[in-house]
Amino acid sequence: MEKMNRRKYRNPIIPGFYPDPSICRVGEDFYLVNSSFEYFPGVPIFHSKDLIHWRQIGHCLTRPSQLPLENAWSSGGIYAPTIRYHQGKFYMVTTNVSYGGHFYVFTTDPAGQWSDPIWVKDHGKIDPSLFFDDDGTVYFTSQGPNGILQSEIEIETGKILTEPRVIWTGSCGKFPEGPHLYKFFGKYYLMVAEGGTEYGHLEAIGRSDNPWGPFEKCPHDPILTHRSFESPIQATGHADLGQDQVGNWWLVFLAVRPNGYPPCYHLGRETFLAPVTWTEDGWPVVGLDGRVALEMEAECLPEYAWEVEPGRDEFDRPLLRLDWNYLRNPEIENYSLTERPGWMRLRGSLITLDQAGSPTFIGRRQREFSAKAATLVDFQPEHEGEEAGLTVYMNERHHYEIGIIRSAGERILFVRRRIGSLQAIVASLTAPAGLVKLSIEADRDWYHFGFAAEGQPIQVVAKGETRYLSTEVAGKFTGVYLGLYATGNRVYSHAPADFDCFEMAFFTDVKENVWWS
Ligand code: 6LW
Repeated sequence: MEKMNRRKYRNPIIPGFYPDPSICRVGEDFYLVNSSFEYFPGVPIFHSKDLIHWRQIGHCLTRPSQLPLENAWSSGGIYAPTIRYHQGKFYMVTTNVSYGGHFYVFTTDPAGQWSDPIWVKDHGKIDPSLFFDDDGTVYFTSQGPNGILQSEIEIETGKILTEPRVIWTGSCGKFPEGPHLYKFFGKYYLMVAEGGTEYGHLEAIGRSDNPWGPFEKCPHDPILTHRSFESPIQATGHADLGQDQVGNWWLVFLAVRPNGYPPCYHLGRETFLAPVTWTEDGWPVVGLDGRVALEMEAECLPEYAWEVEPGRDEFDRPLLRLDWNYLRNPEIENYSLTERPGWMRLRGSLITLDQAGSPTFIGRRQREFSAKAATLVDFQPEHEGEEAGLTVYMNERHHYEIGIIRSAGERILFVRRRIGSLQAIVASLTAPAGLVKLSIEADRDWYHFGFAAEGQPIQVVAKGETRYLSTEVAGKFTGVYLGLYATGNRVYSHAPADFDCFEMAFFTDVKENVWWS
């Protein structure tokens, strides 16, 4: 057995919009997946050896045939996934709520390509999970209109073998969802999220001698919740439970970090970690009696940190880094890293950021409140309305831009803010000739927009509230991205927008929460 060490770690373990975590272990390796909604590629997959340091190794859904998102409304597309490992194969099961419903993909190499989807028909709405029992039975559990549903499934074909049966109708909150069935200590445990993914969110558990129940409720349910509890971490729930190779137990779950009053969160739902102990009569105790902090102390596996990728992307590789996403299924001919080596070339299409389509856009998640993003753009728009720039993007109805546009024959530098049905240009001036640096600086409350001619200091020209891009204002399940875009504004665009680099830096601040000490 490895020697353990008690140490502090920081929550969230995966900051930024990484919701609905699910985890599995293979020997000394942990793999974790998250939901991804309208973004492409879908279902990011992370790898860790100590549960604290995670590095993204790929995506489970990388091909349009696995991930048709044409019809995906914002916060539609891919909902909560589950990852499981069984007899040499990884399985990732999820739901495309905008096309086709439940499906799973499998692979022997989680960092490589995953199979085409195996569709599972007529089984509730969302949040599918798989459980491989010792006797070879495979259970498919999901969220249905009247509670948690379960069936046996034929894993080779996705065929449902038994009529879906309601096995849990809730313990202490609305919307029982995110179910996982496990077998621990010879008993079946059914763990579910309840309360909705908002401030009443919680995690509950029951157990039975039978995989179909009835499940005896844990006497101290909910095993995790921050509802009505003063903490910078809220909405804890939607969890997955597992044991490490030296015998300690852990829970991964989602939570949010709201800001201000009334509280609003714009970074999305993030992935957190809590140690788990068991009572003598076999019930799990999560974190500190069902609560967690931004700084936690636990018996951890030996530290295993990965080399951190630089925040600055020079665009000097022929493929995009894994932390970039497109919106829906990209028109890939509008993106090139090779036409002008060392630059990201974007070509605007008819689609704008105001449409729930696939505008020419690449974005990276904003992962901390304090952030800086900057780019150097070479853009000479030829046609009226052609524009390109830097965006803070929540969805098509809530986003802010600093960019360059051709307007009334002139090359204009502008800042635009779109908040619901309101849209305003809040800065407009003649753009400097040549290359232009565009920048966004974020603190908890504001985004500050600036520009500079090459070699000159940044001049801040406008600002916008973080609050109006939050889930409470903009809805629903995603978080803010910082990204690059180009658009012809409903006309065909011809001039390429060339971006020399994209720089993003985050500043972490945990001083406001050490309530456990
Ligand atoms: C997910 C559901 C939930 O499918 O939100 O927090 C939904 N839980 O379980 C979308 O992430």
